[in-house]
Amino acid sequence: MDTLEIIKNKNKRGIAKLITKIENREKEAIEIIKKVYKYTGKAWIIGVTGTAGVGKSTLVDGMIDYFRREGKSIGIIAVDPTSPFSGGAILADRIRMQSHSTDEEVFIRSMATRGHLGGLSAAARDVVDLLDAYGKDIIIVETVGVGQDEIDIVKIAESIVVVLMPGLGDEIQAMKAGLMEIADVFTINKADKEGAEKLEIELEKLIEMSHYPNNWKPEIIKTIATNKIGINELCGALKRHFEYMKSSEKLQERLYKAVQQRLIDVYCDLSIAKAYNKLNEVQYKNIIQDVYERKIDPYTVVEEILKI
Ligand SMILES: Nc1nc2c(ncn2[C@@H]2O[C@H](COP(=O)(O)OP(=O)(O)O)[C@@H](O)[C@H]2O)c(=O)[nH]1
Ligand SMILES: [Mg+2]
Repeated sequence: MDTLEIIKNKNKRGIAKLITKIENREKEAIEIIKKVYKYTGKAWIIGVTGTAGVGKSTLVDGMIDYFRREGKSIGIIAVDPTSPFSGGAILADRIRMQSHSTDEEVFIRSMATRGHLGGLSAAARDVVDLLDAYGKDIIIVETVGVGQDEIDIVKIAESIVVVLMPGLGDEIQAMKAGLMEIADVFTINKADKEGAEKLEIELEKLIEMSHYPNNWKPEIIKTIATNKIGINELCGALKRHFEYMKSSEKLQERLYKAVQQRLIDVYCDLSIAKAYNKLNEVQYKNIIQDVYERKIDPYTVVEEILKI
């Protein structure tokens, strides 16, 4: 069936199939985005990130409740850059959000690492586009894992929640891999556990010391996701952030930068795909060998490949 028909007919199964194509980075994925792109840009995209087990999925489940009460339709993408298959974390996400599985206005999808043509962040961004065109008011991207992958993925979002919990270690967990700077809202989840206040004080100090380019100081919200405590406050903080971004034109700036980055990424992905199509495995290995032996430099090689 045609992509736009699937969207028009609110065909959930059709959407799921399109997402699989995007996730597998099939050639058709590009055609899907070409069709839907002009219908995107309406959804509010929220990123939720933090170490595995801090309670992201449980929090997201609470956020779904909150936004459903406001009558919003919601898409959830749970991304796991650390898992090559639909592993344990993803199964857990499903279970955590099961209460919404029969709600027609909630679409939940898990994604793990798959093959080529751009990484997982490109795939996640394309899926966000699809769900945006599909008419979701809010799209929440939950991501596990550490490092650059996680940051690239969550940067798709317009509002970013970094989730922490007490007792993960002495050093503040948010410091790792630039998570500190990308947070718009911090959540200290598992506030029922010992150490939540201490973590809050440390975090406050760190926020004071950090530079936030949007002149927005992230709020810290304490939650107990399993008891739905603090969810209203968390969603309230997110809304305040989003309103601020809209009213100060910072949102435009962020989105403009995101487009810039996306163009670079797509350019790289398509160039790589083109190179793969042109070279066979043996040629590719020979090139690596030649560069390794200093017979040729990397720039000349790539210039040659781009010329073919
Ligand atoms: N004590 C406590 N446990 C929680 C809380 N929130 C989540 N959990 C538990 O922490 C575990 C991991 O939660 P999950 O939402 O899957 O974390 P994720 O990996 O970050 O998505 C589950 O067993 C949850 O029931 C909380 O506020 N307090
Ligand atoms: Mg999870």
